[in-house]
Amino acid sequence: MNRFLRNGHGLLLAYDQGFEHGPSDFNAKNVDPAYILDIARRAQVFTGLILQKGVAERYYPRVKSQESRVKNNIPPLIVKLNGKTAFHRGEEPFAPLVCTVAEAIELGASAVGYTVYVGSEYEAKMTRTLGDIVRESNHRRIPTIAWMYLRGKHISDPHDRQKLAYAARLGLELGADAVKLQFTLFPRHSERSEESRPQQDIQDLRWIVQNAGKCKVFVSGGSKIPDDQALQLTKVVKQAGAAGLAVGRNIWQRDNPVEFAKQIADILYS
Ligand code: FBP
Repeated sequence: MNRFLRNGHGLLLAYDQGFEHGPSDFNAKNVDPAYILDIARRAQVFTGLILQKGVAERYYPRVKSQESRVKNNIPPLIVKLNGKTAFHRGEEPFAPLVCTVAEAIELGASAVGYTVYVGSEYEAKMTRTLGDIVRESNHRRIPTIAWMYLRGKHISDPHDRQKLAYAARLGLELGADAVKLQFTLFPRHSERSEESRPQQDIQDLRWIVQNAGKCKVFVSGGSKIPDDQALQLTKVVKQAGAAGLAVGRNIWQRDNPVEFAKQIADILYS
């Protein structure tokens, strides 16, 4: 995973929402994958770029060597191997495999990503597939990043911190090199006192990181939140010892994506 880290931390730019959510996340600018590539190049702070295979095939630049990729400020590619659309809300979540490890490598991937809906009726199917992916990725010497999302009829709160620690541990047990989790700060309406929240956020995320052991923990950005909250989340990630963030909408839905990415990176890499 070291290729995806800078000073021990990583900032991954996620752009698979066209698959997961459809056009509702986009405006006239960020609907164009070339715009996202341009943000990644100009910001020079991203340690990975997450794409589905179709976008990777048509937009991720084919470079002759890793050196020329670095020289052209193109972050290493992470190809997402499964996904589901937003048409099936309310149904038990399952994301089928749409790309293989071999295909991803062919497209230039330096890592692969796969979502497991922990707590879904289909969890067993997804953990089995993740096992197969890890086996093949290890064989081909690239890391596997597991999106371990709490979702399905056995989950009442997708942000429950003890269950997030369980999901992180499951990622370690399944052999993933990193997990991506939907950890969020205590909401403003939370019962917890405002003064105690930041410390508790750090303590809880640290426990999650401990459960993940040598498997790196990335926190997912989620829907767009105010600047101060996104920066506070970054501070918590750093102080808890998590590897970093995997963000999409909180970067490319902003009017100043490059500048904002640099603000996040300043905290993360300092
Ligand atoms: P965001 O930072 O935009 O949330 O992206 C992170 C991510 O995990 C994407 O990789 C994925 O498309 C999306 O969130 C999944 O969102 P949802 O929670 O709706 O399934």
